[in-house]
Amino acid sequence: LSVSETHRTGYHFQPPRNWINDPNGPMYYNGYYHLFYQYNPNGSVWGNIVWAHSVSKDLINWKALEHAIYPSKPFDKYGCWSGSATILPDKGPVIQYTGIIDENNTQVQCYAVPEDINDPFLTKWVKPDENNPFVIADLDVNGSAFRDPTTAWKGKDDTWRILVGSRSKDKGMAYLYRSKDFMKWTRAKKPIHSANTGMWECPDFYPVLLKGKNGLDTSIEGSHVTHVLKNSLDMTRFEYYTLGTYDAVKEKYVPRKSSVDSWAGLRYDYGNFYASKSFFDPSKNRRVLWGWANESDTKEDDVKKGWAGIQAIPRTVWLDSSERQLLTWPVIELDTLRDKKVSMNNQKLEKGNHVEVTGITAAQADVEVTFTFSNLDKAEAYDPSWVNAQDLCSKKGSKVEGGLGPFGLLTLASQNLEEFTPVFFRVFKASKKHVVLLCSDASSSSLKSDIYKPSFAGFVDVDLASKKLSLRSLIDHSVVETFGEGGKTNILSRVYPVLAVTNQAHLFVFNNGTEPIHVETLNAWNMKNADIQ
Ligand code: DQQ
Repeated sequence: LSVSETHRTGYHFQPPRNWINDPNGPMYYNGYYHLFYQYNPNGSVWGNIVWAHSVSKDLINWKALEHAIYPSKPFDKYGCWSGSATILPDKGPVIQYTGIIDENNTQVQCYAVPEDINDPFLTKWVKPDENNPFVIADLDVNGSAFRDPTTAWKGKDDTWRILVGSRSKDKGMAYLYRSKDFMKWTRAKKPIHSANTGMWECPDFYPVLLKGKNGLDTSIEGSHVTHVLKNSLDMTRFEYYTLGTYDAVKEKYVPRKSSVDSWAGLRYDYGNFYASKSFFDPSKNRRVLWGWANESDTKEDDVKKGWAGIQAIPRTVWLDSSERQLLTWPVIELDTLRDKKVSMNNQKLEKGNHVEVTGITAAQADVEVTFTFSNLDKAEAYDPSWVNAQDLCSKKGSKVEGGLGPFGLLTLASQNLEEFTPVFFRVFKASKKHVVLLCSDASSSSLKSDIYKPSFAGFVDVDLASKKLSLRSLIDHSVVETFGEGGKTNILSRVYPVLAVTNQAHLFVFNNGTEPIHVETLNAWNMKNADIQ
């Protein structure tokens, strides 16, 4: 089988071939980061799911090990689906995952432990017979919508708790299970939370500090923290999170009034980013978030190229000082791949200008840019019916002239702009405030017409008093992973240009609004390949 290299990533995680999806059981243990992920050993479409396993010292360079968990027992004969790791004090890690027991995709919760806790790589995992599976669906639970156990947390009552994603009719819900000994698990009567969103896949539940960037162990509670509940919605293939209060005694999670608890809520990423999972990294006191970025070309393309799916760059996650949302930002270790640097300073962009950033490998780069403007007056009027950012971006793309914006980057662009993925801001004037839209518009990314080319977008909750807006884009052949305003609004796009590949790819800054824009500073680095074996 040949593997097509053209759109393979240089520094985003992907195995040499075949299909991958959700990140599973991420953890830091005894000096190594572990990443497990859903993997099809037999091809580049979803199926035959096992847990592939890689280890790393720095979250960027990875060494592949043998599959950690694969069908071997009656309780996971038809697949080993997503799950999480919990590190038990004095005992080491336990993985809890969803086993598929029949052809109807009936789901049970199972566990595995390292065969040899002294093996630094934790290469081999065993599934003890005692109490495995540890949970089967009660009669009132939908057994084919019952999966993806979270990392456990330990309460002040010395009891461990986990969540399992589920659905009852149209309601998404997370069931709570508790255990004193991590063996026998009992379901709490009511789910910890539910909402009218359809199935909740891959729930993630953790505390964040109200003040500061440090991450917290999943078991931390108290008045200095707020909780995050994230769910992945299989209906939309988007995920959203709320901020809220966890009542450990009532075993309830209540989102804040200001948190929108539906598909229209806050997202880590407004693009192609799904089934994410976070873990606490005690070695650097941070919480790290992994997310899967699916392909957006066709199934036939995936079969032809011999691979499908990547993991987004791991991100540090913390609460914004506004306390209204989370911020996510690429882990600092990514900077070790930065190679040759080019800069552009005080570059003025009049309406219609686009200026090339020369001297870098534009197909594999890290770009940081700050734009300034002297005036907000020309911002276009905002129509309050524009509530859906993605619809707005498809209506007002990078070529649609505006007042303040559109301005930003043209990434993965062919020389004559037959192809380009614009990443840009557009500022609107609403009755009392300004509305800032960030777009990553794949509609012009490829001459190929049969692929999914969404106009991904999100609004940016930013105070424009400083008259500045910033972007960071991680460009990697078929990925443009963008962080707006220091990680407030982020968008990962998967794109498959035909012309703008390898050394034929270019990078430009542009402005298509009447208000002149200045590139205050732009730094761009060639990115080295990560060592992903
Ligand atoms: N993928 C897994 C499930 C999960 C879904 C199966 C989310 O456990 O719900 O590969 O992408």
